[in-house]
Order: sequence, then C-alpha cells, then structure tokens
Amino acid sequence: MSQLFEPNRALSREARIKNMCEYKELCIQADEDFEGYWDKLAREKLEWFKPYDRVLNDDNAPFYKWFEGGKINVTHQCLGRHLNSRKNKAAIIWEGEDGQRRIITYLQLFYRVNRLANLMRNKFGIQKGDRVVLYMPMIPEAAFAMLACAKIGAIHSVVFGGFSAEALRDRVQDAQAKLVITADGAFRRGKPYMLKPMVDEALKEGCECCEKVLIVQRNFEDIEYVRGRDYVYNEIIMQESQYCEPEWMDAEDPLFLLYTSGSTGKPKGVQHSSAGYILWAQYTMEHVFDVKENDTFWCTADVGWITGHTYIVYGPLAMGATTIMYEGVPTFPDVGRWWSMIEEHRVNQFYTAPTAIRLLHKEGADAPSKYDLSSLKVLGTVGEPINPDAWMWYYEQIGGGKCPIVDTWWQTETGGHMITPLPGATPIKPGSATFPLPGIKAEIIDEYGNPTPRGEKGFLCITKPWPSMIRTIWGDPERFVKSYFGDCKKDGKPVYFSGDGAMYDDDGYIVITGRTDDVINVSGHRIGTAEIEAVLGHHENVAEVAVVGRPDPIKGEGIFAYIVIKGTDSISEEVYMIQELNKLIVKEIGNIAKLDAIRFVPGLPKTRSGKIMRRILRSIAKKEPITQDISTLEDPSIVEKIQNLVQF
Ligand code: 6R9
Repeated sequence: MSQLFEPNRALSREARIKNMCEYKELCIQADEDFEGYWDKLAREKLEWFKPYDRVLNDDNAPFYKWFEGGKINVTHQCLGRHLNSRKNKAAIIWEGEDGQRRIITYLQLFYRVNRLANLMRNKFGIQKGDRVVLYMPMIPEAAFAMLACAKIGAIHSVVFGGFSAEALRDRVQDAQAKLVITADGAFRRGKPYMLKPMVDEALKEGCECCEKVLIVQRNFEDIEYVRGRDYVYNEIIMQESQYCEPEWMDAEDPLFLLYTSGSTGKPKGVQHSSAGYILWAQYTMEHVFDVKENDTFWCTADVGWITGHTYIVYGPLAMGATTIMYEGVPTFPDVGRWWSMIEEHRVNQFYTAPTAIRLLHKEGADAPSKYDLSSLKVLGTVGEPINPDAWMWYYEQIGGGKCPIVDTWWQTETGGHMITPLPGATPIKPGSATFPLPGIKAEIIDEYGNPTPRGEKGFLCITKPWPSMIRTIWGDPERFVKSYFGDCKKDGKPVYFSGDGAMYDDDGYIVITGRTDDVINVSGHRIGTAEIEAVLGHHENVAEVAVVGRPDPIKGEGIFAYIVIKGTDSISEEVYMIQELNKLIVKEIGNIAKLDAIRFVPGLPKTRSGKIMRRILRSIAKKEPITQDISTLEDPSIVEKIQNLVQF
C-alpha cells in the first residue's frame, strides 16, 4: 500500500470543500435526494433565460434528459454574465511557441466571439443545429470559433490538428458539416507546420456538404485558395458587428460533437448537451482545481481533445477564470519551457498528462529547479494512470511538496471529471484517482452487478445518470446504447460502462487498471486497435493483422502490430514494409497512431471459430507468461512460434 499525503492545511482552510466530512455530507445529500442535489446546483450555477420544468427525465433511458424546458446559451454563461464584474479581466492568455503573447480580456473575447458568430450567421448562412468542423492549431481563434458556434446554436466538432486529411474527411462527412474553420498552420518545434493543405485534401471528394472554409492566418505561409469556397478570417472579421443576439437554446440542444475511438469500427461522434455539460464543466473547475478569482489556470491539453474543451475553454470561462493557452511543444526551445511559463504567468493550477510528466522527468529532471514555481497551488493529471515515480517527481519537483495532485479520471463521454481527489479534502496517494465526486455514482462491479471486494478487479460503471453525460452517438443511437449500456447491469438494469477496469485498494481507494476492451491509450490518446487494423489490412501485402498495446516507459502504451504477410521472407523487405505501413497509418489516421513495433508472424492465434485471441497476443507483446488455455486454439503451436519471434 502506498503512502497517503494529507492535504495542505493552508489550502484546505480556504478551499471550497475543506475536509472529508464536508465531502461525505455532499455525497449523502446527493444519495438522499438525487434530483434535489442537481436541481440546487443548476439553479445556483447557471443563468437561465427561462427556468426548466423538470430536473431529470428518465422515461426513455438511457436517453436521459436534464433540465428539460430550460433555455440557456452557453456563451452567456461563459462571457455575457461576466461583463459586469470582469470585463477587463484576462480571459485567455495565449503564448505562441515563438514567444508571441496575446492577452484577451472578457470584453474583448465577447466582441471577438460575436463578430465571428455574425460572420458565420450572415455570410455563411450557418443556423442553429448546423455542424461546423474546426481543424485548428492552439491559437485563441480556436476558442473564439467554439464559442461563436455556441452563440448561434451551431454544433461544433473539433478535429485534432494532428489527424490526417482522411481522418478529417471522415469526420466532416459523418457530421455533414457545412463549414470548416481552420488556419494556414502554426508553429511546432520551432518550425511552421501546415493545416490548410490537409483541409484541401480532405474536401477533395465526398464532402459536398461543406460549402465554405474559413482560414485564420497564423504562420502566414503560402497556401492555395479555392475561389468562392475559401475566406480569410483576418481580412473580413472586422466588417462584422461586435454585437450578436444569442440563440436561445434548449437545455438539451447539442453543444458539440467530439469524435473518439471505440473498440470497434470508426470513431464515434460523442454528442454533448448545452446545460448539463456547462454545469459540470464549471462545477468541476471550481471544486476540483479550487480556482480563486485572481488565479491563473493552465491546462496543457490540445483543444482537439475533450480535456481542452472542458478545461481550457468551457470550464475556466464559465467560472470567469483566466485560462492559459500554449501553442507548441513542452520541449521547445528546451525542457524548461513549461516551467518558465509557470514562473512568468504565475500559474496557480497546472493540469497535464502523465506522459508529458514522464518525458520532462526523463529529459530534464533538474530543469524545474531553475524556475520559481512557488505560485502553484494545485497540480492535476489526466488521460492515463500515473506511475508512482512520475507522481513523486511531479509532487516534489513541480509542486514543492505542498501542492495536492488531483488525478482526475474521466472520459470524452463523461464531459467532465468523475473520480478525483478534492484538493482541500482528500488525502491522496500516487496512482489513485481516489473517490467519485458527490452526485456521481461510480461503482466497480462484477459481471453480476455486485461490488467487487477490495483488491479485485471489476468493471468501472456509472450507475446513475449525470448532467454532463454523453447524449448519443451522432447519427447512431443504437450504437450508443450498445456501446455504453450493453455490457453491465446492476439490479437487472443496464448501467453505463466506461470500458475501463478498476479496483478498490485496501483503503477503499479507486485504482484504475486500464481499458478492458480493444482500445489502447498512447500518450493519453485513445486509439482503437480496430481502426489501425483496418488501415493496415488495406495494404496489398498484408494477409492478416492484429494490433495490441504494449507498455511503454514514456507513452504509457505503445502500438504493437502482428502481421501475417503475403509472400516475403527477406529482412530488407520487412524493413521496407515497416516504412510502408507507417506511411499508410500517417496518411489514414495521423502521427499519433504510428506503430512502435511490428512483428511478421506466420499466423495468428485463433479459436476454432476464427476469433483472434488478442489476450494471448497482449501477453506475448508484454513478454508475460501465457496463462490462458491455448489447447482450444485452432493451431496451438502458433503461440510458441510467435513467442520465439518476439523475444529478440
Ligand atoms: C479525459 C480523457 C478516456 C480514457 C479512460 C481511461 C483513461 C483518463 C485517467 C485514465 C487512469 C486517469 N484515463 N483519465 N486512466 N487514470 N486519471 O482522457 O478522455 O480521451 O476519452 O480517454 O482515458 O482509460 O477510459 P478520453
């Protein structure tokens, strides 16, 4: 059992939730009067244009509806309502990789969002419910565009800038987006990189739905323009009015789609609501990071992921905080970049991924000592389990032993934090996300729906709905039900299954043990092995393929592919094939899905019914002894053959 770290007393005294008694009291309130608990929060936290009639409608579960009848606009919650008290406060502090700075106040942000909203509405004819794809670098205009969509009720779908043209095309098509907002490119590792050519490539075929492309000039590199389709933001934005009437949105109207990987098929468009989402974004911002009025909050994620949505844009702005946005990589010009930014901007809460912590620990263990990091109060991690080594370095070298680490477990589908310590209350320990937030019924259960005993792995489920939960998969409600409510039951009723395994440790703390499905977590990014297999399977020399995750000291998991190749046995052919296959992956998905290791094998372990036994392949990749019964395989001898090939 690992050591417990008590909360910092000075921080606890000032925190919103000060101790475990207060935490438990809130949990009891939510248990005793579930709807009353959420009702109180929704009244207190949100500014409604029209109050709602009903807190939770579960008539058509799992298509839950929250705050039905209520009218709201998320941009009023994030901007409009702050104009009285915070108009000159910095909303976004942006730093370019090249050192350029921009500070955007709440009033300025309000105007910029309005201008862009007007541009979309008047010039491009975007209306409530239309989809707009954003393929953006980390520049403030990415946030303007998200909020401008919200202002006029358009549904944004941000596609991570590291995704390929093909991946972008799939998402534009699936959402039937009318407009793509992008940039010429930006800067990364000291050099310009390009986005616009990818958009051109993506829209070449099969994207008739997309009529217009709006381009923000950021790196001012040369790009091609398609007449009548492409518009330059920088040239036309100032023609629009800085006032814009917000669309009155139903609480349940979709705010955005965000595509994420599942265990089968193509990425799914996770659909989030307006009111429930923004409520939880704001509440968790306030309570999990305990951000105070003059604090500066920095989440290092990319806006292309849910963490960037909720904790760079919506959460911080909903609570009226100052949020930092950084364009580049943590190692440019050197491994001290982030620490120098914490010193310079006097960052108070810092939120990042274990993979980045491991990298910066390995590459620059002494770098933090050169900077004054004393402004920090709370540290956070997200995206994957954190190993005790990285945790201790983060705690001591970055947090100076005085900042609690909130290890936040949640997902694209949950909208915001679910299981996490509270910085002023929860005694923390390395490697545990500790306990569910009040109102969140997270439970670890077995296949019969019973809680698992301490020390035993089970399925991590959320057994009651919550306001910021996924509403459906865009265009595929059946897949929504099947993907999330098909596997686990409690008291005979289907409950939300996260896809993660977890267990209670000896102290009853929750430890996430990782995905139980065919999703792998590479540097905190979710990738479906099925997606990668589909791409590799297209190569003319590939007969069969199976992809699994393998532990990696920096990335958490690396991608390991077993390939049965059609007729080649020379090593030089193999080297060539590896390059070929990686090219294919980069083209179809993007750099994040590049293979870390490939083994060419004579066959795959299959059951007699032809199912590939991935668990065996996972064990082989990890060089673990095989514990599964292999006698039922079609050809048990294949296991040893593969093992011999992997050992070198
Ligand atoms: C927010 C985000 C979700 C998956 C999730 C789990 C893993 C996230 C974690 C964690 C251990 C944590 N995960 N937070 N595992 N400890 N604190 O990352 O969303 O990209 O959808 O990934 O990430 O496996 O199921 P998303």
